[in-house]
Amino acid sequence: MTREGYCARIEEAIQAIDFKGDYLNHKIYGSGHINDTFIVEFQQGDSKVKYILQRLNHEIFKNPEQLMENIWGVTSFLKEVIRKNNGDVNRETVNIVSTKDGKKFYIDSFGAYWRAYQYIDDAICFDKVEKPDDFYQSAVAFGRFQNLLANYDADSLYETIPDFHNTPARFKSFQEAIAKDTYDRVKNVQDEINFLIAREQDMKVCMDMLSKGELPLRVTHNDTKLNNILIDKTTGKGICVLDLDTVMPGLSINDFGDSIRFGANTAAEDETDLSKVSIDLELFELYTKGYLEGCNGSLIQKEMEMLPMGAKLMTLECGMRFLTDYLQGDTYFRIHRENHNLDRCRTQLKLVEDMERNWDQMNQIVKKYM
Ligand code: ADP
Ligand code: GN1
Ligand code: MG
Repeated sequence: MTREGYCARIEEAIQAIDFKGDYLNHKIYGSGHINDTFIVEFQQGDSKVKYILQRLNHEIFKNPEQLMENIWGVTSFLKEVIRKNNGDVNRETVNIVSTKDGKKFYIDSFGAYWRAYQYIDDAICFDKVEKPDDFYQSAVAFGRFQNLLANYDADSLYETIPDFHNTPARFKSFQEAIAKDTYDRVKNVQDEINFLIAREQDMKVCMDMLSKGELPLRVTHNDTKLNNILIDKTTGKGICVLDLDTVMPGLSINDFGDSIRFGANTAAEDETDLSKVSIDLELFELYTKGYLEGCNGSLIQKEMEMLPMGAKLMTLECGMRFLTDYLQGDTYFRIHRENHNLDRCRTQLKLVEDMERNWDQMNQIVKKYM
């Protein structure tokens, strides 16, 4: 079912959720690859009020109930901290809007899962870096998020997608997809396959360090793309971390790395002209500075040393995930054109190559801020 298809069925969810006021309209929103997001508008007295309504991808998030428990727990915790700091709980974290019978999500008569948030107004979400300062502010906000959750009980979190950033496990799935070659596509992507296989050892480094206790397991976001942060229109600060579906125990360097993968690329994730793809070292430096400031001393030496590796690893892993999905017939990431996942894979691999070329500089930059 496409997003457009769900538009036709959305009324049932709108009825079930405890939105206030008179319904006005809804429209498809955002550019996420997994869930279906809509803005729903209501008339409340003289003002128009918006909400975010999402259909959760139930194929990918197998246990929406546990997922919503995670988000409820994390946002309740964040709200307490925000209150203590005299912050604004309505803007500095997402707020779930319950169903009329008090549940955190709604299952419609077709079996689809819906949840809603209050819409945070006067804030912008970017799909690419337009002003370097926005990227810096996103880094401070993701770092702060990491720091605030340092005291959150990791054992209380469910694993919403098992082995989400277990790169060696992802490598295994990739190999299985090659062996099956269900769609007869392996013949089109031999260079990409070879590129990834040549880096199999790199993919193990961080998981090995985790199992040896050299890197700590923390509560992390795990999907730190720039479009998962809201920037306040007035102050220009990163105000709210969004998309908490994958908040789980993980590695801080992966949170750092995924932001770099997406935001410090000089081209879009799905650019077809690969000559445009490179690592922007100035943005890499700004993000490093901001992230470490936001973490405010909570990272250990080894984590800081491994930040460049986090960037390379998340880019490799994401490239491999796009390629695996291409080989498996494009069932995981939403695509908008033929070969979309292959195009995405190619930008990631090109970016890895450019990181390898700039490896010494990336390490020098990180050292400067340690
Ligand atoms: P996805 O999993 O599809 O990426 P997100 O939760 O990131 O879904 O939401 C998609 C987009 O919707 C975000 O990039 C952001 O632009 C917008 N958005 C999500 N939640 C809110 C909110 N509470 N207030 C304002 N905008 C939001
Ligand atoms: C997906 O949902 P979205 O678009 O924020 C994916 C991330 C990938 C990203 C690549 C749950 O994120 O892991 O890095 O696409 N989310 C999930 O753009 O798989
Ligand atoms: Mg998102």
